[in-house]
Parts: sequence; C-alpha cells; structure tokens
Amino acid sequence: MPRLELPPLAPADYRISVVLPVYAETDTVREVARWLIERLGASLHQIVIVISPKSGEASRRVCEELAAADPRVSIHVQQVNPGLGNAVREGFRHVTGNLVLNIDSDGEMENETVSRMLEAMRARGLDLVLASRWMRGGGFSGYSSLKYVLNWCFQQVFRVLFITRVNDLTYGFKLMRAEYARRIAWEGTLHEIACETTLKPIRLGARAAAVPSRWTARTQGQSKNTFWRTFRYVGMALKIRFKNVRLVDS
Ligand SMILES: Nc1nc2c(ncn2[C@@H]2O[C@H](COP(=O)(O)OP(=O)(O)OP(=O)(O)O)[C@@H](O)[C@H]2O)c(=O)[nH]1
Ligand SMILES: [Mg+2]
Repeated sequence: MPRLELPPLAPADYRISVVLPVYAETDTVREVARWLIERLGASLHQIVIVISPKSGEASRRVCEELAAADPRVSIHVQQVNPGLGNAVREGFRHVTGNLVLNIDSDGEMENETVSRMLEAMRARGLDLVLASRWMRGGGFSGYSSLKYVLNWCFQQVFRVLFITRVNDLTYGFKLMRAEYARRIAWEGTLHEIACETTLKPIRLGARAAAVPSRWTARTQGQSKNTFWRTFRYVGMALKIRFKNVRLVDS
C-alpha cells in the first residue's frame, strides 16, 4: 500500500478551501457560509459551492448572493448528476488552498466543530481531523433509530478492520490536507463518498484524530440519503480495506 507523505504545514500558512454541496437548501446555506466567512477570517481561502442543476430558483439565488458578496465564494454547477459523491469530487477539482473542509449546507453539521477541528490540527499537526458524533460531547438529535444502530455497528466493525481509534468513520464532516483531495482517485458517486474521504486517507497513513460534534436533523429541505444507501457505505469500506488506494498526479 503506498503512503502519502506530506510536508509539515504551519498554522500561519493555513489556506482553507471549503467544499459546500447544495441541493435544495436556502437559509442554511447562508448560515453556514456566513459562519465560515466570519469565523475563519483570513484563513478562509475559498468556498466552492457545488450546486445541483436540479436546484430550485431559491437555492440558486442564495448562492449567487453569497458569491456576489465575497470574491472567495464561487459557484460550480455540478456536471455529473445526480449524487453527493459526484458533487464533492467536482468541488475537489477546484481546490487551490492547502486544507479542505467538507461540510454540508443543510444545517445538520455543527459549525462550532470547525473551530475544534482547527485547534486539533494546530496543536497536533494532523493530516485529517474528523467530526465525531460518537465522542463524549457529540451526538445525534433527531436521527432515525434504525440508522443509529446500523451506524454504531459500522463503527465497531470498521474500526477494527482499519485499525484506527477514530470512531466516526461514516461522517462527511472533516478537515483534511488538500493533497488528499487532489491526489486520491475518488470513486464514490453518492453518499458513500462520506466514508471514502475518511478511509482512503487513513489507508494512506494519514495522522487522523476526531473532535466531538453534534448532528441535528435538518428543518428545511429533504435528505437524499435513503436507508438503502447505507449498504453502499459497507461496499465502499470493504473495497478500500482490501484493495490498494489509487493515486493520481495532481
Ligand atoms: N450538489 C449536490 N448536492 C447534494 C446532492 N445530494 C445531496 N447534496 C447536498 O449534500 C448535503 C448532504 O446531503 P443529505 O442528503 O442531507 O445527506 P446526509 O446529510 O448525509 O444524510 P442524512 O443523514 O439522512 O441527513 C446537503 O447539503 C445536500 O444539499 C447532489 O446530488 N448534488
Ligand atoms: Mg443531511
């Protein structure tokens, strides 16, 4: 298995590229983007909004307002549809910073976690910081009980298979060195990209840690992550564990 060795990155040099997929959200896109702009300050390098061509007028308008108000915000209209995986991969191709933040635009991810991720990265020189709903201080509000149990089982099995202590391997909320986004040959087209972006860097030797985070069910729009998609996570994780992770030239 190849390892991806990364040169050290000094906190003063952090340039954060945010990949923000949007499907049918409006107010929550604005809230997430505003929080990032205000709180990341000069370390915010860019926000790449990847909007689905199926998004409605209201979502598009919010994104356009955000892009007009800050030159660091750009809009990319998703080319390969549908799918969160395709959206994230297209977003990665626009990344020009040295850190990538994956965050959803539906308001389910706790913004404050980003500050904890940065603190952990600064203090420990990590390659990947994951948000964890399974740590003390994190949790789920309004999650389906069936998904909760399946998610717990997934964590138990795959933590052993990947020999890792981090305990939320399926969550799409994370901060990683940009080299991973650019150099890994990504394969997920739908929601399984969420575990792929964690498990592939881990297989490549990423120094990973997690910080607690609370997930709160959205109040607007609809999840596209159906119950059946859960099984795509298992397929993806097994493939990553038992096959070599392919790298591409950046
Ligand atoms: N551009 C784009 N964005 C998408 C697509 N599917 C989902 N998204 C966005 O990706 C984020 C996560 O999607 P959800 O369907 O809520 O998935 P999830 O949060 O993993 O699933 P739940 O845990 O059930 O909420 C949201 O901000 C959506 O707007 C897509 O096909 N294209
Ligand atoms: Mg969601």
